[in-house]
Amino acid sequence: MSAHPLQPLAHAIRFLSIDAIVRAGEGHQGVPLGMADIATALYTQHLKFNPADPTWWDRDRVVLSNGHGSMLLYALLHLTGYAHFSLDQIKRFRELGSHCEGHPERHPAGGIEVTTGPLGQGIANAFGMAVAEAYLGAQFGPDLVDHFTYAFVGDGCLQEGIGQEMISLAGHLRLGKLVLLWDDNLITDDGATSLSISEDVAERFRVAQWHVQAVDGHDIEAVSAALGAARADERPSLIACRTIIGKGIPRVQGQRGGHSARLFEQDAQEARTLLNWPHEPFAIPEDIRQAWHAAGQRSAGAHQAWTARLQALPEAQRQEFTRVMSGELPDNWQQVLLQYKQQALAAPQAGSGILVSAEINDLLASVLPERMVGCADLEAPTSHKRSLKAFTASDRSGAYVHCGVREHVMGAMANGMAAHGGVLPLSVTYLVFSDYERPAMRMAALMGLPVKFVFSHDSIGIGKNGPTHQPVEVLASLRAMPNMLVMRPADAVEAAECWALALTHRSGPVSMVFARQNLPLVRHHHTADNLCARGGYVLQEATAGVRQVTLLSTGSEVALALSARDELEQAGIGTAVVSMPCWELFDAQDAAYRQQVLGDGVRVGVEAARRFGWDAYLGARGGFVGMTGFGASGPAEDLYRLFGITPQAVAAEARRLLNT
Ligand SMILES: Cc1ncc(C[n+]2csc(CCOP(=O)(O)OP(=O)(O)O)c2C)c(N)n1
Repeated sequence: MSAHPLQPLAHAIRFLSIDAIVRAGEGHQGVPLGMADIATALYTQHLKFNPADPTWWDRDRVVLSNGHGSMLLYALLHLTGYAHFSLDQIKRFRELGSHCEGHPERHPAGGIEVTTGPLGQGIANAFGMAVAEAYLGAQFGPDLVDHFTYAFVGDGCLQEGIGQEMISLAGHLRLGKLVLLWDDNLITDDGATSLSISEDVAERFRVAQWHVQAVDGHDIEAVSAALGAARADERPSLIACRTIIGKGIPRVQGQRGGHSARLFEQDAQEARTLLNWPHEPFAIPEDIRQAWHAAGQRSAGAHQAWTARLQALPEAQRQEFTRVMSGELPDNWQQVLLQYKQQALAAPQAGSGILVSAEINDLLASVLPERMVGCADLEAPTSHKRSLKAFTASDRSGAYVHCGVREHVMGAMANGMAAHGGVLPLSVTYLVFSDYERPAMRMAALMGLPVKFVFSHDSIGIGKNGPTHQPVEVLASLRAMPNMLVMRPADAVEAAECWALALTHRSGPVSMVFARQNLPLVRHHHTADNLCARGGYVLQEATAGVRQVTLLSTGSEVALALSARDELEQAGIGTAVVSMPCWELFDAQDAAYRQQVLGDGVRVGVEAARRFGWDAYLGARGGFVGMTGFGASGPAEDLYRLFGITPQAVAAEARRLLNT
């Protein structure tokens, strides 16, 4: 047993964790017991943080990517003085309402940077934070932005594909202020890592241009020295810390059961004997408490100096930094979108859906310097770079990250940027490839992060690339995700309105779904009001008498619904067209509004996608014109005809319903 003076501090983490897990009757002891010494080295000798100001903008960021080891984080936050993590909360680990949830849940004011649990997400979030730090540092200078991002990481995170995507891209971008502390304990849930992996994991980092060190993870001095070297190196750093899983509990340490086998009172007692910790459950001796408290104060001077530097800035600079970091939009952004809307109507053109978004994105470039765009190797077809420079290893002022063909890390990077603050991230790819970033999208929704997931190529309308590239079920699946707004604008006017809504939406992510093909204008009169704000609205009311039919549609199919309406109206059947660019916003309207929009007559949904979800709006006499299975390879017009998504088919469906 090392006699390092900080050893008792590490043991305090161990016993808070053991006692909380025994009390809860479950939990994962492997990480807090195995990484206690590593965490002690980081928090007492390197970390820049201030428990009295948890959201200090220039704090170092810490991510527990192996989130199952949540007690490590709770113990650290409690011991260093984060008020949110009182001893009482620790005693209620895993109980409903406790701040100490099974896995850490994002709560920056409490000290938790991101929600972790799905392995691999956390290190990719950390990568995004490091990108945000580098970008903001280039803009505002090191006096205001100069911090590290540390991530605790287990074997699981590194086995996940997203882990490799992150290693590759972070190495390429040479993110020198990203430091990973790997709990290299050779054990996962199933047992020895040799069951499922045989490559040299650290070597993967080396070939991706990382700085790699290997240390004894129970040697606090060695870990601290490695942290020092990691911080000094210009490359991102991996510290492979060889540890014993569940260290301190004789029955399970170093074993498969070290990961999360149920612990009993007797295990706790045996650990007390082995580690010479003769204290009652949850009792921390005063000297150790004091030492941890002092660690919590270690950056008080740095915090004060930073605050003074911020105060000393010229007013305009201070205001801009404060604006950006607190996520407020500048005064003039709305004007840009309003003008765009007016121009679209003044010179009507049928522009490609995604290129309309690209144009809007470009117009905002100078107005919103905090906006960063990540794109997964689809710059040409999505065109969201234009006047933006690339963010590279040698130029941190670029706002466009070429993510390569790595959608998953792109999404999680965007989450990390949003969680960091000061950056407004967009993540751009084809709609069908949202499946490759979905786990990150779910985390954005769960965390309530304001990420804009921008998608192109949203239906069979893409044509000849065939069914692999033609989403049919994706809209429904994204709409099924809680706290995700899904927007599918019908033309350039709606696109501008949806952009405006997306920019102001702060409580969660937005999926902005655009067609590749040209979208003729469906709106012909300028309104300063944002009609999309209510999610669905009557685009064309019935004029051939009372409304008998309501055609409900989104995106590229709204124009088609309008044609169907013409046909029905000419036949004397009063028909309205409702555009529904965002179901979630429509659902939030009062019942009277929804009823007025949906109408009393028969309703037909029109969308080049599956019906799943539509019945909520279609009522008992509802019909639907869309896709029932996968698409096919061929020109878009042929596909719309083949699958019966035509104005004639819509009109026929309305007639059929009227006659039944
Ligand atoms: C994406 C994902 N897959 C599976 C799990 C379930 N799971 C939680 S911990 C774990 C084992 C991870 O092993 P390691 O990272 O080595 O953690 P340690 O055993 O060191 O605690 C697994 C499979 C998960 N949380 N996330």
